[in-house]
Amino acid sequence: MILRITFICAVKGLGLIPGVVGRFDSSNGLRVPHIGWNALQTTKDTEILDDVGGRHVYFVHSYRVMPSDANNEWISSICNYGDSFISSITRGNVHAVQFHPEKSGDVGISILKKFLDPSSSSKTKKSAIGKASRLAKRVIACLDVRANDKGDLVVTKGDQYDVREQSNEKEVRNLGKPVDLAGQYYKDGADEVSFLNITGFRDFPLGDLPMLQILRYTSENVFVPLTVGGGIRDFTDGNGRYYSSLEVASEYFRSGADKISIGSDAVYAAEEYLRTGVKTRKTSLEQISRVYGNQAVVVSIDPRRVYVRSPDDVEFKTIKVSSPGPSGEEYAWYQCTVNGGREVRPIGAFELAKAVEELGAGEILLNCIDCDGQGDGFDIDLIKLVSDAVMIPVIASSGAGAVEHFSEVFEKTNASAALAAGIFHRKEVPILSVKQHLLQNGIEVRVCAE
Ligand code: 1PR
Repeated sequence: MILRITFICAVKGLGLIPGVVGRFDSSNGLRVPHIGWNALQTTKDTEILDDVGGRHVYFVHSYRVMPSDANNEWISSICNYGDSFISSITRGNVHAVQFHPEKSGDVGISILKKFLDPSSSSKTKKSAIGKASRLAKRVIACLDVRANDKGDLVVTKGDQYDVREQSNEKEVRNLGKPVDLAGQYYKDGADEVSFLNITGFRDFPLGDLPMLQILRYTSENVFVPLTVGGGIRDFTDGNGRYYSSLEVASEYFRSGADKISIGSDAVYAAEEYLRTGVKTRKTSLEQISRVYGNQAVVVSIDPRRVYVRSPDDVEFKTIKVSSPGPSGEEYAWYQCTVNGGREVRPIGAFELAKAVEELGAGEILLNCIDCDGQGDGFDIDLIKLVSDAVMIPVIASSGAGAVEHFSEVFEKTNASAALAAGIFHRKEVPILSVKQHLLQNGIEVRVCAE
C-alpha cells in the first residue's frame, strides 16, 4: 500500500505511528507552504527508494512530522526545510510519502514503478543514501495561450503584453502548440509548467473547452506541477446559467491542474478587503483557497512601474529606484492592472501582495508589464519589494533574456522561483543551461537524471 501522508493538527490520530505533527514555523523567515523540490536522505534500505537518496522530489505542504526516537524505526527518508522532517516511512509493504511522486518527474515515476513492481528495483547495488538539501530554486516555463485569428489555441508571447506581430496583418504571434511545448519543457527539466489563458478575462474558460483538453493531454505526459490561470471568476452565460469561480477552478483541477492562478479577480478582492477590512469569505480567492488549500492558489500580479518624485506623491508603497525615471524621478510605485494589463487600478503591487496573502493566496506570480518580453532581466526592485513583504513564495516573472538574469534574481531577492517564456519559446536559452549556470553559482536547483 502507498499513501500520501496527510496529517491534521489537534487530533489524536489512529495512534499507529508515533509522532507529533506541527505547522512549519514561519516566524524565523521560512516561507510556508513549503512548495518545491528538495533532495532526500534515505535512512533505511527500501526497494522503492533504492536510488532516490540525494535526488530532488516535489513537496507542497504546510505541516510536517519531526523524526524522534519514538518513530525512528518507521522512517525511510528525511528532508530538510527549516528543520529536519520525515519525508517517507516504510514498514513491511506499507509505504507513505510526504512528497508527491506523481509530480516528481522521472524520480517519482521510478518510485511508483518500483512500488507496483518491486522486481524492477535494482537491488544488486547498494542504495544511494544522499544528503537532504536546501529547497531548490525553481525554473518555470510559462505558456501564454490564446486563440489566434483562425480560432486555433496557440502559445503566444507579448512585448509588454502586446501579442500581435508588428506587420501590417497584426496577427497573433504563434510560437507553437501548447501540449507539444509543455511536453518539451518537461523533458528539458522545467520544474513546473504554467498555462495562462490570456483572454480568459473576456472568454469564459468553461466555454473554452480546448483549454481543458490542453490540460488533460499535458497531464498525461508531464509529471511536474501544472498551473493554469485566466478567467477564474463568477460568470453567468447567455442562457442565464450561473457558474461560480469555484466551479471554474474545480474544472481546471479535474482536468489536471495542480494550482490555479487568479489575476483580475484577486485585484478586485484585495481592493474590497483593503477598503472594508472585512474578509467576506465569498471572493474566488477565499473560496478556492478554503476548499483546495492555499497551496493550490496562485495570485498573478500584472503591475506597471509609475515613477514619482517623492514617496509623498502617492498613497502606495514606493521604492527608491536603482535607475532614475525619464525625468530623473528617484522613486516609483508599481500600479496593478486587470484584464491583461488593459486597465489600471488604484492599488500597488506591494499592497496587493500583502492583501492576497491574508485572503488565502499560497503563492504569488509577479509579472512586470514594463519588462515583459524585453530580455533585459527581471525587475529586481519590484521582486525585492514584494518578496520581502510576504511570507508566501514569490515567482519572479518577466524580462529573462540570459542565464545571468536567473542568478541575479536569486542572489538579489527572496524569489523562490523564476519564470520565463520568450527565451524558451524562441530556443535562445535552454532550461538546462539556466540550471547549469545556477549550479555553477552555488544556487541549489533540481537537475534531471542527476
Ligand atoms: O485576469 O484572472 O483572467 O488572468 C489573466 C492571466 O493572463 C494573468 O495571469 C495575466 O498575467 C495573463 N495575461 C493577460 N494578458 C497577457 C498578455 O501577455 N497580453 N500574460 C497575459 C501575461 C506574462 C507572463 C509572461 C512573462 C514572461 N504574461 O506570464 O509569460 O512576462 O515573459 P518573458 O520571459 O518573455 O519576458 P485573469
